[in-house]
Amino acid sequence: MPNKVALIIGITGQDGAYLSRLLISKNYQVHGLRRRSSTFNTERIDDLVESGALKLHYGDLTDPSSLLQIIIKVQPDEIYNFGAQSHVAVSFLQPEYTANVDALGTLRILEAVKVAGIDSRIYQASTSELFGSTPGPQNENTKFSPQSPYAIAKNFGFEISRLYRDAYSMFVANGILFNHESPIRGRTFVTRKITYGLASFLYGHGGVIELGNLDARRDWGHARDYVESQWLMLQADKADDFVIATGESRSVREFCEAACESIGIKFSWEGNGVLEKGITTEGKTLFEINKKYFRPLEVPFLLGDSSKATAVLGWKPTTDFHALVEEMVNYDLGMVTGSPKAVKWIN
Ligand code: NAP
Ligand code: G4F
Repeated sequence: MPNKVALIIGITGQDGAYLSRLLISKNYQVHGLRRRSSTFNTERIDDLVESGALKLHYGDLTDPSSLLQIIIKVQPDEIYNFGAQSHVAVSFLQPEYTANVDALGTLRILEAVKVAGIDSRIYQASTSELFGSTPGPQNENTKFSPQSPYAIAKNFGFEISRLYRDAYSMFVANGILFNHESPIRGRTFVTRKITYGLASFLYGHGGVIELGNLDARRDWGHARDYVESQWLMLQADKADDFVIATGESRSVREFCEAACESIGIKFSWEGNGVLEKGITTEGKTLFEINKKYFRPLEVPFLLGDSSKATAVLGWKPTTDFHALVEEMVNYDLGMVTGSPKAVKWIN
């Protein structure tokens, strides 16, 4: 049987880098859409490009003809749409751009596949941000209450995907993934900001780590586990929507504490509100609050229930909170000391 062909849109991001390796290990022929940038944006997949294990095509979610051309050329069996302006705080500053990429970009992919008349299975990267202010635990039946331009754009992406599935019998699966992190997570997301900041602090390269809301709670899992669920969704008998989560919710404050504990930094929280600080036993300020990291609206509490994915897809997470934190901190210690460690890509 010929190898399956996959097209990953958003291949240069965190999930694209993990999924590429998973699919290559399963003998897929992997193609990716990259957008033009004045700086290098393929760092996470350069080894795969250089070895010829995957092929990149220039395109952009804001450019429908590029999507159509790539889809016609590649004729993918499976399309994974990870492309997004994925930063929630930035979406308040660039709401229209976020909607263009995250909402209309999804529609453009669906239309391109429909117009091309290709029978591709499509994975849409939906998000736990859709639940917004609805209290957890959240599952596939929980009401959406999006609280940011990002989440509202993703809400459109979710609904238009469902519509194309129902109206045109296309195989389109929504993965409602809770936060997933890794050593290659972007450094503006809070987990990596903390682990990289701590490693820098420990070796004297970095100053105080400035944070926003310490009490927001997230269900943090590992990207390596979560990309397996994305692949499984496209192997299922029928297209459906699935929540993917660990079932454990922790605050940003707890993440700081676990990261420090994993490398033996002792500190305590002192003060209240915006004056709160994390002070080490040696009296150095490690964490500080900066109001600029607060959002106009916050999602206070995310806790996922992925029992449907376990029952239907046989998916379960393998990395718990402390193992995730430890892996990220260790990787960043290697980064700041100039001896980077190898990333473990596949379980
Ligand atoms: P990420 O690291 O931010 O990667 C986003 C990808 O989208 C990058 O490859 C980026 O390209 C690409 N992209 C941005 N704008 C684009 C455009 N106009 N046209 C084409 N591509 C564009 O995100 P991630 O963490 O891998 O997440 C993957 C997807 O899952 C995203 O859609 C995200 O919203 C969603 N999601 C993530 C999480 C999570 O916790 N990680 C949870 C739920 C859902 P550049 O490299 O050039 O910027
Ligand atoms: O790491 P974050 O920026 O992730 P957020 O907003 O939960 O979004 C991520 O997960 C979503 C899934 O639920 C994805 F859809 C989305 O694409 C992205 O991957 O922030 C996590 C929490 C927030 O409550 C934020 O207010 O951390 C809080 N936080 C506190 N200080 C901070 C900071 N967030 C960031 N980025 N930077 C801070 O200094």
